[in-house]
Amino acid sequence: MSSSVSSTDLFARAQRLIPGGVNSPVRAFRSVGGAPFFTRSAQGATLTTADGRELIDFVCTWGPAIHGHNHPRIREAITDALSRGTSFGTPNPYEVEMAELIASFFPSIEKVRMCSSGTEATMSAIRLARGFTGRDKIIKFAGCYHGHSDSLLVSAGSGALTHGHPDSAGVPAAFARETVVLPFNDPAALDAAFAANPGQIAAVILEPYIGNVGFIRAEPGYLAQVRALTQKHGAVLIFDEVMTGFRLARGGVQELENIVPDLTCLGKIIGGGLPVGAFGGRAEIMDKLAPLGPVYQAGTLSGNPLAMAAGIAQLRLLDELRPYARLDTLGRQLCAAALAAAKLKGIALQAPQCGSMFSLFFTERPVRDLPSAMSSDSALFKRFFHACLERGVYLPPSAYEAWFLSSAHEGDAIDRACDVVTTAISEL
Ligand code: HOZ
Repeated sequence: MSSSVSSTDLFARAQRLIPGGVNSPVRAFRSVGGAPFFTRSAQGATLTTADGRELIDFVCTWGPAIHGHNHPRIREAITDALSRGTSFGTPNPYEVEMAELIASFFPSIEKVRMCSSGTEATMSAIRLARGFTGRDKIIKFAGCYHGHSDSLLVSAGSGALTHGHPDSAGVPAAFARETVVLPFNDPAALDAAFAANPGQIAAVILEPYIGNVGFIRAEPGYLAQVRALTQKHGAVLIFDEVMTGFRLARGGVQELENIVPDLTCLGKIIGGGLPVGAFGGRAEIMDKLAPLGPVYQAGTLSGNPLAMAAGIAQLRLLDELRPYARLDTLGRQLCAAALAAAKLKGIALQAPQCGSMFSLFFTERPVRDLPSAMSSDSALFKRFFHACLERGVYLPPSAYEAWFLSSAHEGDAIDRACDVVTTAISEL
């Protein structure tokens, strides 16, 4: 791979053959303007661009890099697995170790199935819930993004919202009709939806803390009410912890909030930077999956040995380093710096944060759902984004994405980022 080609040249070539020049829309800079940079390498908290710039990275490959980029222990694990082969198409020992590890991090998971992405995990969990209950309808929440399968691309967040297509073209109306969309943090709306669809709701799926309209926490007691209502109406409760699992706590938001969902979807961190997803939960439900039961789900690369080895190394590191309190301190530090700068400048700013995830919303309204997130001033965000990027700090190129921290941000990187964020806000 040539190291002397500029981002501008690469983007021109990419646009000729790759729609929009990117392989996932969230990487495009369309909502903030300008062209995306191309990354040549990544180490710790730093990305090195094709143009030789070094950027402090607050995207962390959209979540997985909790120990920073290119951690030596994860690299070693992949190298060791590589020496044995890249894919077997048979069961392999890593899968068993991974299943045992996942169950030890998430007590709600009695059985687990590996797949290759978060999208596969949520899509499969929905099918499983439908097969288990014999019902068709599902409930999701406005702004929650659960990957790009048909039933779930309705009022979706992330790139679908950023690029103005929260209800994607190409989703048959008949499919969308089976998805009931409700406001987040509103238990009365959920109660009413169950009353309006008696005996018809197979599952309620949510990001228990949303990471795809920016970062939004559930209000105190909300998740317990969701749990109680799903139990009362016999619907499967699915927590999409693809982003929050292993990141906000060892056992995700369900550990922080002491809630036991029926199924949990995982991804990102669990693959150590390689493509992995997983879904798991109550054995009674999971045993409906083929080959034991009638719900079909499969994948050539599911449980891939390289991905399993990387994920196992990453999870073992989490248990050794226990970084959660330190990550929370970093998150608080950055949000406090931003809030102080905004106050001084007289700019309204909200900074919801939990551990290593947070967002900066330029709005006076406390952010608790999609409408309040969308009240953020996107023109101001755009200027803020570029002011940070010019000074060497890369944050998600959308007002509707969460920032991610890693333990590699500790020390110099977080101090420099606080200075940059402070300066950028002061110059808005
Ligand atoms: N869940 C990721 C951020 N919202 C999306 C990553 C992607 O779509 O590429």
